[in-house]
Amino acid sequence: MPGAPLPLSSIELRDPFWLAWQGAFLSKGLGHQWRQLEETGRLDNFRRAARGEKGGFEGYYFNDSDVFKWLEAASYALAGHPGWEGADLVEQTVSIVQDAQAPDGYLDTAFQLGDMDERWRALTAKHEMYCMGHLMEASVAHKSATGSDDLLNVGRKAADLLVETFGPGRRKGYCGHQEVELALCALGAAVGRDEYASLARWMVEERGSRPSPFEAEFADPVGKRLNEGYVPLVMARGTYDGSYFQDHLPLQEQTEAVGHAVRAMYFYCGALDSGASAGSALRTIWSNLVAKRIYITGGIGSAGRNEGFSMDYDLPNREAYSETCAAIGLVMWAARMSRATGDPQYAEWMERALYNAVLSGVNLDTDRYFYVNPLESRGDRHREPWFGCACCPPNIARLTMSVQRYAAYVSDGVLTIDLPWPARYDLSGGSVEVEGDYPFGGDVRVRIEGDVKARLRIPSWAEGTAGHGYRDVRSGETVALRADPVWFGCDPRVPDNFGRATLVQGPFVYCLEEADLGSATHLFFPDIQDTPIEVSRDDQRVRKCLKVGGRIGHPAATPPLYRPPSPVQMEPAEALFVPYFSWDNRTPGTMTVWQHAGQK
Ligand code: FUB
Ligand code: ZN
Repeated sequence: MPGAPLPLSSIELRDPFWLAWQGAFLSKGLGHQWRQLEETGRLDNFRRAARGEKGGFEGYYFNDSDVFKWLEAASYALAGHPGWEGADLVEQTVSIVQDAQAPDGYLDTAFQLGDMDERWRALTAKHEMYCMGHLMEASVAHKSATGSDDLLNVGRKAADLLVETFGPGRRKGYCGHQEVELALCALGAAVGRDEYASLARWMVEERGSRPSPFEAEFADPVGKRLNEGYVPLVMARGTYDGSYFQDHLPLQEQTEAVGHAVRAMYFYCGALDSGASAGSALRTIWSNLVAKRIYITGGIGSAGRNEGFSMDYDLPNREAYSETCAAIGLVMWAARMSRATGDPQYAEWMERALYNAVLSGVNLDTDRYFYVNPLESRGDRHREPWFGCACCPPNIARLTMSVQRYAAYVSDGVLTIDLPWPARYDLSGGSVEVEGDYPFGGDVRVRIEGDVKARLRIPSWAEGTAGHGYRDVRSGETVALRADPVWFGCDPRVPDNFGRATLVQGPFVYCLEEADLGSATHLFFPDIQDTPIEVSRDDQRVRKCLKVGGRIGHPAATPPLYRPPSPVQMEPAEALFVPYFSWDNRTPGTMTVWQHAGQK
């Protein structure tokens, strides 16, 4: 039986690392994001719609989703930190959303302020169900944090409208951006309505069948006009190709991770949550992804052109797209695969993505964000306070504020601990406490009370333990999970990484920044063979920094640009490496994840 996630209320997170991130969002990030919602007109769109106005919609047509994602994040904040001072702001925002819903349950302020006769006519582009999906997720989180039905009823009315409008015997249609599928399942489970998950399942299973409802929209003059921006993505050569949003084949027949990365991740999550028939497709797609299409940081979707996947081994560093939301989506999918299969490989990548490609999306203060997460910079990339398309900031807020949900799950009465962070789990038959400093080294201790069984994931990076994978643990047992820093190479088919190596410790990928080196980082050649690597600092936020010996090149800073080849003058040097997630928190400068290897 697939494992079930635990409710937030049954987990007490005690991990200082993640508590510090949550604390930063509580004291700064969530307030900062709400002000952005206000200042950019996202909340005004709802206020105007509530007043029945026409015209005046501000921003991207899917901007409502940012408000919903913020509400979801803020609800987790209330649930996990009852003293948080944002409660009034949450209720104020719920009421702004509530007032805007149309009597039939429809809620999408872009159409409400625009032309309601055009609704549902451009599912390819217009994200109506995507936005409603985020509303539904927020409504479930708000109900469980506050006990109030206020937002839950808004989510239910929207879901009821979808059930009345789409599905077998009704209209064949689903959203160009998957999301509502997993949200319908979550809402259905919260309110006991099986029809919601049935609709989600139907949406997943119909996708990829022919005729495609998306293609038909291009024959409708209204649909064609509204979908115009999507012509290069799905109609590039004049014929329909749905691979951009995974509508090229039924899911069961898909074998590779293709198209827009966030859409793909949410799609696979919806497939698992709804119990859609997928055969072995999800395992096959996963294998393609982790063998050929993922960054060592857990970042996915290397191409900016489609915000997604391109081809095997196409993993450029400086031009990496690696959207924060895509890494978040990977965490969501990997957690579900872990629960569904009990195979430890999924949690390995979930952890890798969490500590690297997800966390790099936000600064330590939580008020600056990367949308795109490069693995190399010439000093020209910096986090920003917000974006016109601001999907990533509230997404990382909702993930961080609920991160403990990814640590463990229950299946057949056994608590499986994928991420043994210090925490306490209260379960129906008893409780489990985890102590230690995972994943920074040392021992993990498990204490069990009552009639509960637990098993622990031993990560592949852990040294000195007997085997990797899952291991049953008894109360009082201590498991040593230590990891030394190691250099990793890369498949030579990845052009950017040929002849390079990267420093890794446990799940953390390390990078070199000009702020520490004092010169451009491409000039440093670490000695990856013999030099011991020292831990030079260990603080609560950035944690371990590593000191590495090597040599540094001094190019003669004189013209001409092109000259006869001559050996570059090299000098011994030491460099400090910092966890990748923490880069760009200081003076802007160059950064590299993959270092020259092998030069003597
Ligand atoms: O389209 C909604 C979101 O905006 C997507 O998930 C992101 O990739 C960005 O395009
Ligand atoms: Zn995003």
